[in-house]
Amino acid sequence: MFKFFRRKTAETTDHQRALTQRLAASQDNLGRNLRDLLHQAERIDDALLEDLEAVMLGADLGVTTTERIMQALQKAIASKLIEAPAAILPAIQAELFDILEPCEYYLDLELEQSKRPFVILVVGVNGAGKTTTIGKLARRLKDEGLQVMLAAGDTFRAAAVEQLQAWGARNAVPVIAQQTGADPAAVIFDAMQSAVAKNIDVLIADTAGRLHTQDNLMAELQKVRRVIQRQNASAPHEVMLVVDASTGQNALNQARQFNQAVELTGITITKLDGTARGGVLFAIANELRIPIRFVGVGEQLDDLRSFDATSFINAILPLE
Ligand SMILES: Nc1nc2c(ncn2[C@@H]2O[C@H](COP(=O)(O)OP(=O)(O)OP(=O)(O)O)[C@@H](O)[C@H]2O)c(=O)[nH]1
Ligand SMILES: [Mg+2]
Repeated sequence: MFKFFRRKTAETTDHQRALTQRLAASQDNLGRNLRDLLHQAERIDDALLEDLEAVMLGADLGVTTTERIMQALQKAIASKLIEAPAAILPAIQAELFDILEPCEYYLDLELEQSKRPFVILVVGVNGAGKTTTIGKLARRLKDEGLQVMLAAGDTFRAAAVEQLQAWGARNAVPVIAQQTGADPAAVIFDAMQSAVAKNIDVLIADTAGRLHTQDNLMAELQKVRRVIQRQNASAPHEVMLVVDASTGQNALNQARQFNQAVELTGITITKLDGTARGGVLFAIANELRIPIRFVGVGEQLDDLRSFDATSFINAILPLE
């Protein structure tokens, strides 16, 4: 058995620093807003607690997660574990860590014979960053010495096939494609057969962007999933939702609906370089507990990080 992304594999601290700087540069930073509020506060009172709640809601943590944190704070205040405003920030940070840490599972590519090719089905709304993430992921896997193949399952959007082929060419990995308008399930079926014939380790299937509210398109995705499963009962081995961090609270709805339709096993959050609105990840983790795999921090090939709860929280909510 070969495990590719081990749990808790340390990424370089340079990467973490870059993420921190990028998030800190943003104006709508949860950490900065909380710190400003707490620095000005002389004592803990109802007004301060209400303001804290508003900041967390404004940072896309969502009602349920915000309530969870507020309850933890109120309990700590009542029992005098927290007595001054300065003690609130570390308490929030600890609670956020408790929410996120259970979702810190790196993608395990268990390349047993029964799971070859390891099939990754990538789903999400339009423009979330699916195809780009696939390009970056193909590079990472290839750098690990794995044989990678891509399937151009987005047969809907004009130029989507060419876009994936460009990523394939950049990484020198084969791309299985048909013409625009073809049945995506048929493309992925072909790709699975080809991957078996060519002894491919990992097959990554792109899909067209779709709104989680479009029932017919969600049904199409379910069909893709069934066709993959018919080829190999253990596949797909990963159904990865890609969400754009700047989407805010809507990303929680996306995660709920895609999860209901195709049983997500992983989430990648993109565009964290352009925004500090990663707060919705806490809402998703708190409610759905789906493993968070990667963080996208740019448009280039190496702008994909394994998700690490500690560095994510330190980036969003640094203690000083
Ligand atoms: N800054 C930044 N841009 C990103 C990131 N990931 C993707 N993008 C950009 O977002 C845009 C959309 O990315 P795609 O990968 O085409 O998104 P998609 O989900 O495949 O889109 P559809 O196929 O149209 O549904 C492109 O301009 C990407 O370069 C990221 O992590 N950071
Ligand atoms: Mg795409």
